[in-house]
Formats: sequence, structure tokens, C-alpha cells
Amino acid sequence: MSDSHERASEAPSRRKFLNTAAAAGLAGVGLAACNDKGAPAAAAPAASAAGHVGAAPAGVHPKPGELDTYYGLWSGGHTGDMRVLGLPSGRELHRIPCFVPDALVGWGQTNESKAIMGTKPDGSLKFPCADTHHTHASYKDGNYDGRYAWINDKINARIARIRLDYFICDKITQIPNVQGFHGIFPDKADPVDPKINYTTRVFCGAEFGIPLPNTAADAAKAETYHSLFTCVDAETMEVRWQALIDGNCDLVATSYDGKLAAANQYNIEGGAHYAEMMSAERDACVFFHVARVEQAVKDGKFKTYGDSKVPVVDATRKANTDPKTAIAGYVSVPKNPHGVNASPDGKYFICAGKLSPTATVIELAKVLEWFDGKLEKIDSAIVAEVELGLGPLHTAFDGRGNAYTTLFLDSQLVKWNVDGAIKFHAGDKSVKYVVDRLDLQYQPGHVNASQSETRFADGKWLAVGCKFSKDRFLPVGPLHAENEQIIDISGEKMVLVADHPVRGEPHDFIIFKRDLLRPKQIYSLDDFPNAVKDPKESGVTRNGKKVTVKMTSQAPAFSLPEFTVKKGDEVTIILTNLDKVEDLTHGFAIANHGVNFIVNPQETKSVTFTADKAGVFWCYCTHFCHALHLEMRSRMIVEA
Ligand code: CUK
Ligand code: CUA
Ligand code: CA
Repeated sequence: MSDSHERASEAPSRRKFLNTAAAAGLAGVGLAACNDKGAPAAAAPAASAAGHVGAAPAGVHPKPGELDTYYGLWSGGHTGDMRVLGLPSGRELHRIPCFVPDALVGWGQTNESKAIMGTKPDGSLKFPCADTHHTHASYKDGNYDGRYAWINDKINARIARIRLDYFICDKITQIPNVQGFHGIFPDKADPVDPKINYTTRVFCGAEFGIPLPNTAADAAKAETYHSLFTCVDAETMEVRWQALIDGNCDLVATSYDGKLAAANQYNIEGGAHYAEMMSAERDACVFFHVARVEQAVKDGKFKTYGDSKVPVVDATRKANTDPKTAIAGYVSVPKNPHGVNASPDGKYFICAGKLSPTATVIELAKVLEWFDGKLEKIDSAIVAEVELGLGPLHTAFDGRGNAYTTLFLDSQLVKWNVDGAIKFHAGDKSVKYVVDRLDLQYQPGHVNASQSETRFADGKWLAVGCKFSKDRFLPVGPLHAENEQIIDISGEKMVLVADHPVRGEPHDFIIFKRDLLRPKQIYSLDDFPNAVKDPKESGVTRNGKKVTVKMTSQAPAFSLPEFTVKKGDEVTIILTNLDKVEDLTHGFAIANHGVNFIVNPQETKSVTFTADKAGVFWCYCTHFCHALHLEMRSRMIVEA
């Protein structure tokens, strides 16, 4: 069990190489990270198989009919949805469409979903694509409260909110003045009002600087390019404020007391090309004093850009030289950091080095001391900066004082003790802060553990999103599935217990106890102002060329066996499912009209389309609901 562990930990020479290698060499060799055989740069596959690969402990693969003990909320990558997994089995239970149309439920077809997704004046969708990365959920008392989750779309600067009672997206907001919107994190408490011990804000980081205001005339003027850090209201989903910063934002973290939010920065250079972005030895983690930012907004100390009315405060270094009034402070961290993660004890943010083989531990109490004028240099808040291995990206926690950081280049997970690292950094070089190493398959990015991003990290299961699966699954052409690996972290040594293929590219996810959610099984008719509450209300009404068809469904029949419209009519079908049993969902499809959507029990949905061909068109139920499901039909008669 231990030889790959021993072997893996004796690779300091490669790590030293990264430490001292020329930046260009890193990008050329290191970031590609895979040798021509497709094995990870760090280890021969045979040896890694001999590592801590265990027989699955009881409960990893539930018996038929057994339920998982944890939910996982997974980002859906380019499919623009959020995926719901059961853990530890890794079974995918559901996909929640957000940014991109979904053929199963009719997301992007129904008027209700289009209103959430946003349409152009002609009714077509504003954006046909998305690139989701990060998913986080709302908090109360330092734990998830089961109200909401959020997910970002990097391409179109959108943030979507998911209602966790029905697992549906209910709002999408596009953030103004930014591009490359990447990290998100909800706050966990209000910075001022102690009664508000739950999430009321979501912070959003933007990666790419753009000329502000954005004009092509300034394309060559580097000094006009800026990134903004954004605060979105968790309830209204409106943008509350933005902060102009030096450098850029990558991932985001928030403190448990609500006072601090931070974003890692890999491009303090403001470079447009990777060589420029890697030119400085250190970048930064920018900390925001949330209460002061919001006071500045209240005091009217902001400007706006272009058509946006969002107040933008100045969080650049130049405008924040006095710590006692500063709204932001920049802690220097080594070269192009990536993930920033809050430890479950509430004390630290840990920045993963990416191009530096280190993790930087920042003590939040000291950052606050700096804001109070009691700490001379904000960099003194760094209490550890320790070597972990090549390409650290993201960090999870077990609630027992250990951190688990993915090493993209080494293709490893490293378990390290945070207090040990702090002691080592303080001078006690006898402390062995690295507890264990585990080879992964291959090139891990995000990592998370059960309850890791709460005060109740329970140190049971950990999942890693590996960017490459190579030889782990049957080949399916040039693009392989990604490999999500499940690791048992309950013991001293980590044990790899399962591989799961996933469609690319999920990035981030969270894992939490199943009893934190109480999903509802059926809707209420009253949730929908346009509900057709009684089959007797069914029928066709006309207003010029606009025709409304009201209908209900009850297995195995629609309330209208047929309905008649005229060629050229703009037809709106409103369908209420009067069935009251969970799972008794019906679909409604119209032949040759590209219409298909589902209605869940007691739910109402509508679609609008033009009946542009005369003739008879069968409408049928697309969701198997009854022995007479195939017979569940209606007919649209379009008169010439
Ligand atoms: S980023 Cu994907 S591995 Cu978008 Cu969270 Cu780090
Ligand atoms: Cu209703 Cu199938
Ligand atoms: Ca940099």
C-alpha cells in the first residue's frame, strides 16, 4: 500500500525545477503535463495502481435500492447546467438546466424558461452557449441551508440561481462591465448585522480586464484595462456594487464572519499574453473589507460606466493607501495562484500556487488587524508558505486540521497539516507537514470533500475532478470522458475507491449531507398565475392573430383531444398537469413544429410558436406516464 506513497514523496528535484525554472519553460513543458504515452508526468501508471487503491469500503457502492448519504452539486461545464450526484456512489441523479436549452424538460422552449434565460426582441435566446465553472450553495450558521445554489457562465458573464426545493433555475443575471467572469462565492454572514447569519450576497470575480468604458479606440491602451469584483444580491439577484481593482480576479472566497471576501489574482501584471502574465515573481490575493465597501457605496463614493447603473467603488492600491480607511488590501502570493479556499475553522484562506509549488496560508484575523491599522504590512498575515508539489490548484479540508491540495502537474493529491505547515514556516523545520500523497488519474483540477466548505467538514469522502482519463475507460474517439475520482479520507492514508466518467468539463462541485435538503415532490397550482386549474377551463381563445390554447393533462389524456387554429396564427399553449403524484410527469410535443416540453405534477408551462403550415398535426405525450402513454394525444388542426 505504501510504496507509491514513498516514491511520490521523493520527487523534490522536479519540484525544485519548477521553483526555479524559467517561466516560459514552465508553460511549454509543465502545463502540458502529459508525456507522449499519456501517463501523468509524475508517476508511472503501474506504480500508481499499486498505491492506495482500495477495495471500496462498505457504502461506496450502495446496494440496489440503497440511497446515497451525500448530495453533490456539480458544475455541468459546457452543457451549461448543474448536475446533481449522489455520493459516495457518484451516480448522476439529475441535471438542472440553466444557461443552455435542455431537450428533456423543454428549457429554452417554454416561455417561462425563456424569460429566465433572456431573449432578444425576436424571442430567440440571447446566448446559445455557456461555460460553467463554479457552484456553491447558500449558508446559515456556517452550514448549507438548502435554499439556493449558484453557478457561473464564464463566456457571457452570467450567474444563475438554483432553487434547491425544486432543483430548478429561477433567475439569471448578467454582470455588467466584465468579461471572463469566473469565481463565485456566497457570503456566510452579514459583516455588520449579527442577526443576519446567512447568505445575502454572492461575490463574483472577473478574470479578463477590458477597457472601461469598453471602446475599441482604447484597445491598445493597457492602462484603460480593468477587472471588477462584483457583489450580487442573493435574493433579488440584482448587482449591488462592483469594485475596480488592480490586476484581475480568479477564484473567490468568503470568511465565516462575513467581514472579508477575497479573490486570487494571477495577472497583477495586466498582461495580454501568457508570457506577460507570468513575468512577476508574485501576484496577489485581494481582500475586500465588505462593510467599508458598502459604506462607500452609501456615501456616494462611486462612479458608473456606460449604460450600467451599478455603483463602482475604487479598490485600487492608489485609492487605498491608508489601511484604516482602505476598502481593499492586496496580500502578495507567489506566481499565478489559482484556488483560494477558506478553512472550516474559519481562520485561514489558503491560496494554491499553480506556477509556484506552494500553498500560502493567510490568517484572516491578521488581515482584519491590518484593516484596523494594527498590522504594519498586510503581507504579515501570511502565516505559512510551504512547498507541496508541482501545480497546486485547489484545496479541500477534512475538519481535522488537514488540507488536501490537487497538484495538476504532479498528478497527485497531497494531504498536509495546516498547523504543521504554520510551525514549519515559523522555523521548526523538523515538522513534517505533508501527511500523505496519492497519485491520481490524471491531472486533477478541482477537489472537494464532504462538507468541506462549511464549519462541519466531516472528513469522510473526497472527490477530485481529473482533467484527463486516458486509459481509465473504454476509448470513445479523440475526446475521453473526464475522470472524477472518489477517495476515502477517513483514515490517515487516502484510499482511492472509485472512478467515474463525466462529460467535460465540470470544474467545481460541492458535497454535503443529504438531510440538509428537503426537496418538494409536487408543485402547487397556486405557484403559477396562468394555471389551468380545472379541465373545464380548457379551450381556444383568439385575440386577432394571437391564439391561446388552455389545456390540462391527467394520465392518460389531455383535456383537449383536438384544437383548431388558423395558418399564420401565433399560438400559445398553456398546459397544467393536474396529476398529483410525484413522477407523474407528462410531455407535450407537436409533430413537425419543434415543440417538446414536460410538465411536472401540478406544474404549468407554456410555449408560443407560429402555426405556419396548414394541416393536421399530432400532439403527444413524450414522458412515459401510464399504460396508455402512447395513446395520450391531442391534435392541432391548422386551417388554411
Ligand atoms: S477553475 Cu477549473 S480547475 Cu474554473 Cu475553478 Cu480550477
Ligand atoms: Cu402522459 Cu405519457
Ligand atoms: Ca502573474
